[in-house]
Amino acid sequence: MEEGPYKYIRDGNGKVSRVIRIGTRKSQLARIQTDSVAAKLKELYPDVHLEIVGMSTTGDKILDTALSKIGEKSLFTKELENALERNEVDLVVHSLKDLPTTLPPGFTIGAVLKRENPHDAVVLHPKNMGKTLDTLPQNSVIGTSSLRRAAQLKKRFPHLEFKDIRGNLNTRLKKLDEKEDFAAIILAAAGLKRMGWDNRISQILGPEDCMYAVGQGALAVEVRARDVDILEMVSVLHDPDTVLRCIAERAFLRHLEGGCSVPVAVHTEVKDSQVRMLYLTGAVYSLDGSDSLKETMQTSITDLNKIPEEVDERVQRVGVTADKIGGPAQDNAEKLGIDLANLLLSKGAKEILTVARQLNDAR
Ligand code: DPM
Repeated sequence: MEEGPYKYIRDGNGKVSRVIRIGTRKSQLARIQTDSVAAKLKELYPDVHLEIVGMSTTGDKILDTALSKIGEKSLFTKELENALERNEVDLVVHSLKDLPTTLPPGFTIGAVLKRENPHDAVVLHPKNMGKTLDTLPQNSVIGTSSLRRAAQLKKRFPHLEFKDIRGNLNTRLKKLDEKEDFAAIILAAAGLKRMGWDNRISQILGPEDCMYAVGQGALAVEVRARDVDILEMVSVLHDPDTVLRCIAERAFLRHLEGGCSVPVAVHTEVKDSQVRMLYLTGAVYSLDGSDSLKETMQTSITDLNKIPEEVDERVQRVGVTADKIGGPAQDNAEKLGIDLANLLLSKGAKEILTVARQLNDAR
């Protein structure tokens, strides 16, 4: 058959077409997420041949260490990117919150899908049914390895204790239910929903209790930046509001030099008034939440209908390829993230994050 890096298939009528290979981690959640993107592509392009390729990543192999202690930013993405680079797969589906805010050269986010509920959720030990974080007994132990969750919840619910819990979602739920170590655990509502475990959600945490992580609840499709065919194919999966919210959130974290292992949280909203506005609230915390900075800014994301001048330059800077979404709106969203980061930096965010990082490394 054809020469070259891609894989082809010949059907019964002798027609040759390219096989689109989708890389995924092997955890059940990753498979469910990848299958959902594959199903959408199949619906949009009934003639394409899709193949799903499962891979283990460093993050899946190191199960006993808290994420925030491993320190490698591209924990869950590196092996998948290597496969992309070698043309072994053509696209990779990630939880956006696990994707570093700067991708290595040669890769881009070709689609950000409509966001699920971005909030965190409380999953109770069965014996605590009916309780909330407020009404759990003094010194109840809550499982989370997220510095972001622990920092906010320690401050808000001082009667609770927080301990690390690691492993994929299945492992964590087992650790919760089958032992007496934890009164409850905190997980992203989106992951629970995708696993079909909505019935275990006893409380959704609003922004006053716990703001979410950058990109939480959104799926991203990572592709080779120069693969125009695949980029065109996946671009229809973009959800405009989600893209703009996540561009702002990721610019905020990138500019703070946050990474996935620092207590940084966000909240974004798109509101329609005379003009369409994007609101971004961002915060940084000390490990115990006693010290924090939180601010909100907004920008217009009404498409100003300017001709996008330098598409290539934007793709580089923003890290997302979204040709069909207004260029000026993307620029404003990115600037919003940077402006908010600068505001927090001017108030001492760098110092708070540096201390948090040092204390966490010393744990
Ligand atoms: C990142 C964090 C966690 C994941 C840190 C954070 C949670 C780690 C933990 C960057 N990635 O949120 O502050 O609880 O110990 C992860 C989950 C999902 C994507 C699981 C979860 C599913 C939800 C989604 C792990 N990554 O957060 O409960 O698609 O956003």
